Amino acid sequence: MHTDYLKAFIAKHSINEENLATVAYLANLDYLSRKSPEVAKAIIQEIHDQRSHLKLIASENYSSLAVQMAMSNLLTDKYAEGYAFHRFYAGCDNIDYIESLANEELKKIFGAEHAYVQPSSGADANMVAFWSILFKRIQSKELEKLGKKTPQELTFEEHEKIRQLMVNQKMMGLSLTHGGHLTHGMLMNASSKMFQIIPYELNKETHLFDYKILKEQVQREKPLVLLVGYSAYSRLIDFSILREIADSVDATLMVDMAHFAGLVAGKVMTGVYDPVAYADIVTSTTHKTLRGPRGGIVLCKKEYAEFVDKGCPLVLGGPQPHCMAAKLVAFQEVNTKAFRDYAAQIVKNAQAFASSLMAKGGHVLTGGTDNHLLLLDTRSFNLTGRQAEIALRQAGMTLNRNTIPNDPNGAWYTSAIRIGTPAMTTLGMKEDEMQLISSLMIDLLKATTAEKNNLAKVTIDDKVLVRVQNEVKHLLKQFPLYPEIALRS
Ligand code: DSN
Repeated sequence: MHTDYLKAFIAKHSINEENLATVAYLANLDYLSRKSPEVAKAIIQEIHDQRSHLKLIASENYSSLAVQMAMSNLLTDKYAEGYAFHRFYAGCDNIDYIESLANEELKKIFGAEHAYVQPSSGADANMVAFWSILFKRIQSKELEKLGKKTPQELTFEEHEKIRQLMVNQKMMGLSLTHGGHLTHGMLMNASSKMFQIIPYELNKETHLFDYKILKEQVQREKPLVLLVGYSAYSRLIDFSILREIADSVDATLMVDMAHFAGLVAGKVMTGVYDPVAYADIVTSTTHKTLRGPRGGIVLCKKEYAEFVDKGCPLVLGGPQPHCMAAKLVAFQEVNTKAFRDYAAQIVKNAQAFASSLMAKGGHVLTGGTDNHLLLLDTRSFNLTGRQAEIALRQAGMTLNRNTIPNDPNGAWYTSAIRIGTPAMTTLGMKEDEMQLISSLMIDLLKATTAEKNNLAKVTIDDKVLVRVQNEVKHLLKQFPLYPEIALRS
């Protein structure tokens, strides 16, 4: 079946620079379909699925074909434990080359003192950061006191004493239900077992960062780590204030910028809103606003570099050289004016979306957004977040439900939906399209009725549903995903 796609394409087009990516992508699928029809079929279905639904998930994006192609090759076969030019295996010359270029490109993008590109996810990157902080601030000091260089020189008793000290440190992170991330100390995550977790919250009335209350709490608790970052917060954060707060108790300031890294890279968040300038250690994913492959990174000040570079053996296993290659491709794409324009448009789109929802009576938390996401309270439609998520997916819009601070419906059903603009912006959509989509969203939610006694079921007025489905289809036709990949001859 796929062979026909490729054959038809080759017959129809002369193969040149312009359609090289198409041929490469289709040839890849074609070959794969002969080796594993199941996998090829799932990939093709995923392309169809993503083409037929509007992607409004704030943490997703569309990576370039070049990024995707950089991952599908023999680099995956190589073991490269260690870090660039310091390996535990022979034959890593090409991996050294890729990893060191990726580090350099990343340092250039963010003006960072040191970069590390091995983590496979944001959660991995956070683990590297947590243990680097503990090794630097606790273990290395205790070793020094004992006049020893490495933990291998410790007696069992000495080691146990230091370990107890390390797992008794305090970390403060934004509570999950207030928009934080589960790796920031949620009780079902390992981070809450490694540290004594002191969650902090947003202001009860405004749902904004409350620096005054945070400062009081930090000065009372004196944590080793003050962690800042979010999965569902739509406003700017002044990192200069957080630096002062952290300094007042000698805490390490760690920022997880997974959600907004692309906005920092794209120079939308600059000055006091740029975490890299203020934090000791910064982590991120590479696949959200940064628009690269799935993965994680760590940036840090020089003092943390030797600990971060030991991500393996600290917590990681062998790195994924094919993913590091794809990260390098993405970083090269980010370091361009086109990406800076893209980042600025993401925010303009989110603001247009929020204003339009509010103009039609929607309740957007905090009254708008400064970044790539916004939270719409679904209670004014008499729906839980889960019901709104289900209804919108039926209409062709993919997004996720989200809690509001102190959510009365809990974390499973929730009271809001989270809307993000990075993926729609990648497709080329602008403010006009945001207005159209937000209108369709409001129409659809108004036409949705919650089922009695079931927080996850809805009925939707047929006429409205069909109209919204058709409008979404029409819009997606004008902004096709990967137009280079022709799956129809
Ligand atoms: N799962 C991501 C998000 O959706 O925000 C965070 O890891």
